[in-house]
Amino acid sequence: MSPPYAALRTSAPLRIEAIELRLLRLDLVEPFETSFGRVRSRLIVLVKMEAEGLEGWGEIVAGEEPLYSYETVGTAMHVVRDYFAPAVLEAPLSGLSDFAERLAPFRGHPMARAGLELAYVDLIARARGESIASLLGGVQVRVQAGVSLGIQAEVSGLLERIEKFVRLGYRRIKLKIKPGWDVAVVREVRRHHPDILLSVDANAAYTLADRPHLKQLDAFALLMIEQPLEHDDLLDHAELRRGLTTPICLDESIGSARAARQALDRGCCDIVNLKVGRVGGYSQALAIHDLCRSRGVPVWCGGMLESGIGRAHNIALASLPGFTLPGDISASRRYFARDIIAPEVEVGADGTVEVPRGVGLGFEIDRDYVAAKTETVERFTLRGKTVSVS
Ligand code: NPQ
Ligand code: MG
Repeated sequence: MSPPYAALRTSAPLRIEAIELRLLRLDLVEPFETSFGRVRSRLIVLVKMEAEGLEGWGEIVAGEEPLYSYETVGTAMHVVRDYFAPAVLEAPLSGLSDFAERLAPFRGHPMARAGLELAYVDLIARARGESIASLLGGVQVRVQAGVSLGIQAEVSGLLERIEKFVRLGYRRIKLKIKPGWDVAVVREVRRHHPDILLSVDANAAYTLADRPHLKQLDAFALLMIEQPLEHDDLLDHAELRRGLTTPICLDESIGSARAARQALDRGCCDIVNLKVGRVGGYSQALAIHDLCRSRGVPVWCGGMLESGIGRAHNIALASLPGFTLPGDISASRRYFARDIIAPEVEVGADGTVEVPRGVGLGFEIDRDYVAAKTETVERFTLRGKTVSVS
């Protein structure tokens, strides 16, 4: 790991004494529809890591079904329970690079891996008495908010929602698109809002054969088109990019720092959506951030409909200097009637979110609400596993 991240260590090696996986279901304020499907609630996986009287918290952002990625809540529980947790508990850890190396023998499962890294970095921050943002080398005291708007039954419903979020100050509106909900919708949105920062996200709904169709989006001065082609593709994106003037942003296709380097070397994208969960945690996210910054490639912080704990980590990450575009960082109430942190994340009238300066995540965890919503807890220690179901 590069020298600026030397702070991501503890003064002495730390033995992780326990890891807890907690499942809780939070209803969304309204359904969220993308090209891969519709969700009404989120099954949240919280990770708690304990050492020397301290706790660190993280979140595993996998969905319930293998749609956005192959990972699910079930696969993540399995790999943490049977492989990752035993490896983390086995011997003391000196810092994030040591942590990443401990899990390096295991292939894949970035979201499960990331949930553990997030909890570990929160633990380091608390052990050092610092905020996660400052530990990471964050420089921005407020980060730019944006909102991702799902596919609607009617264009009128989309226009109402855009109106609302523009009025709330959000700095960028992103529309989910799919075949049948794309060019005509964007045209109508632009007719009402000629000057807003507007982008679209296809979640891999098209193929190269759709190039002539996607080319029509060039008429609408979009900030970017996100992940038009398949989730595991880089090269067709390079091909598509040569035929469009709209900048291409990759999300699903950037699964690691290596994929990011190859994407930039091959001209596959103009912009990177960085999600700590998708890339396997802070170790990869920091490397991707540094790479993009050194190449002058804009980065923004993506979102996975996280609870406050994942949201707080996103805000900390987005405080790094390379995050130059508004992200999918929204207020807690954009997704949930009540969040599990206090204070909840709010978007100011200027369309920014404050980066907390408190120790660790910088938010209190609403333990009563977490307890009320908890469905199951699995606790892992060196001695074995305890399960409780409520
Ligand atoms: C994206 N997020 O940028 C994702 C996609 C996404 C805010 O647009 C359950 C699990 C629901 C994963 C909804 C936003 C999800 C999900 C959306 C991922 O592509
Ligand atoms: Mg996306």
